[in-house]
Amino acid sequence: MTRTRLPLLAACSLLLAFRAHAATVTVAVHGADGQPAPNVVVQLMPAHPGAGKPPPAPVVIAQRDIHFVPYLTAVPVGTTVRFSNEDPYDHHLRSEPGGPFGNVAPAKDFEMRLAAMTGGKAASAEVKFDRPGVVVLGCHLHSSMRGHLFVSETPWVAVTDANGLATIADVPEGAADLRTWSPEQLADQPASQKQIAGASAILEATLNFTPSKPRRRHS
Ligand SMILES: [Cu+2]
Repeated sequence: MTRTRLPLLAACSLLLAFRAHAATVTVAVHGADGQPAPNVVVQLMPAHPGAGKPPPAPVVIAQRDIHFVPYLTAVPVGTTVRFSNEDPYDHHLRSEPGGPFGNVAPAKDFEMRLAAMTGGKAASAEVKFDRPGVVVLGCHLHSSMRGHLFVSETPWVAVTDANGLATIADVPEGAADLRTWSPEQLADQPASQKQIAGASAILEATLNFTPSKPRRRHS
C-alpha cells in the first residue's frame, strides 16, 4: 500500500507545485516594419489555466476633451466598465459595429446620454460585458470621438504601451497561445504557440501590417 501511495503523493505535490508557478510575461509587439506597436491587445491562452485569475477590478473609460480615454481598453469577459463624462458638456455613448468593413456586430449593444460634468462630479454609467468580442465606442454628438473596447475570453490580457510592450502577471507556466488584435487590422493576426517558464518571460509578436503612428494627444 505505502509503496503505491508514496509515488502518487509525490506526483500530486509535484503537480500542485507546477500549478502554483506563475510568470510575469512581457510581450514586445512590432509592426511589419519592425517598429514597436502601441495600442495592440495581447492575449495569452495557457494550455493549463488552472484556477485562473481573480475577478477583474472595475475599469473606467472617460470621455475627456472630446476623446475616449484610454483610446483602447482590454478587459476579461465578465468585467463591468464605468463610462464617465468629465467634459463640461453632454456626450452620447453608444456601441458601434467594428471590423475593417464596419460589419462586425458589437459584443454588446448600448446607447445612452451622459450629462456634462457639474460641480466637479462626472456623470457615469456602468455596463457589464458578458460576451467576448469588440465594441467600437462612439458619440453621435461628436462624430470624431472613437474608442475601442476589447472583451477578452481569457483573463490574461493587456494593451501595449507607447513602447509596444504589454505586461501580463500570474501567467501559468507551460504552453500558451499568444494572440494579438489591433483596432487598425484588416485581417486577423496569426496566433503563435509559446512556452512560459521561470518567474518572468519576454515574448515577441509581429503584426501582419504596419500600424499608423499615433497622432493623438491621449492614448
Ligand atoms: Cu460627445
